[in-house]
Amino acid sequence: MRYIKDNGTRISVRGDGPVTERTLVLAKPDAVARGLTGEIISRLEARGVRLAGLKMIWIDEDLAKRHYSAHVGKPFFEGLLKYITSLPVVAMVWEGPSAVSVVRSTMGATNPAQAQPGTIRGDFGMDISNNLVHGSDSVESAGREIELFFKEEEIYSWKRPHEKYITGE
Ligand code: RTP
Ligand code: MG
Repeated sequence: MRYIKDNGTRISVRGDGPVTERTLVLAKPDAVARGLTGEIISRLEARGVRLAGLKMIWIDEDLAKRHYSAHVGKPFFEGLLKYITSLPVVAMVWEGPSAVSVVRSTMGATNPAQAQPGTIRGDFGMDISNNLVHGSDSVESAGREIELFFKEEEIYSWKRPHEKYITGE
């Protein structure tokens, strides 16, 4: 175990891999229901971010409200709560240089109807309320969201033997 400063906060890190940027990804209920969890993981692995944590979790109302606190009171909020608590999700931490924006661009635009082909939402979705995947929208949100879903000891920092050919690290 070693300790590093991440975004000004002292965090403990298990493993000796590089810790650059982390982000929270959810394979949402529609992705789990449609058997697209593996596809989402494959695309992120192929892009090059490293999987650092993974678990299945059935989000309850309290966690949903905390996770989506920025959207409380919006017209779509009640529907969003129902959707995100309707089935288990697969929660993941992905790591690497610019992990937040790398994941967001792999996901595509919020509304799948407008997402570019080649992105997860653009290739598999049609409907904004069933958009398959969540990715933190900033480094700050990532820190907050990862803490909601994972204990420190559930996240591993490791290094691939050919890491420098993927991330340059
Ligand atoms: P997410 O947080 O789930 O990764 O999605 P996002 O950043 O791309 O989009 P955000 O603005 O944070 O919205 C959160 C989720 O709320 C639902 N939504 N519905 N009906 C609507 O107008 C509407 N707008 C947003 C989507 O499920 C979106 O992912
Ligand atoms: Mg968001």
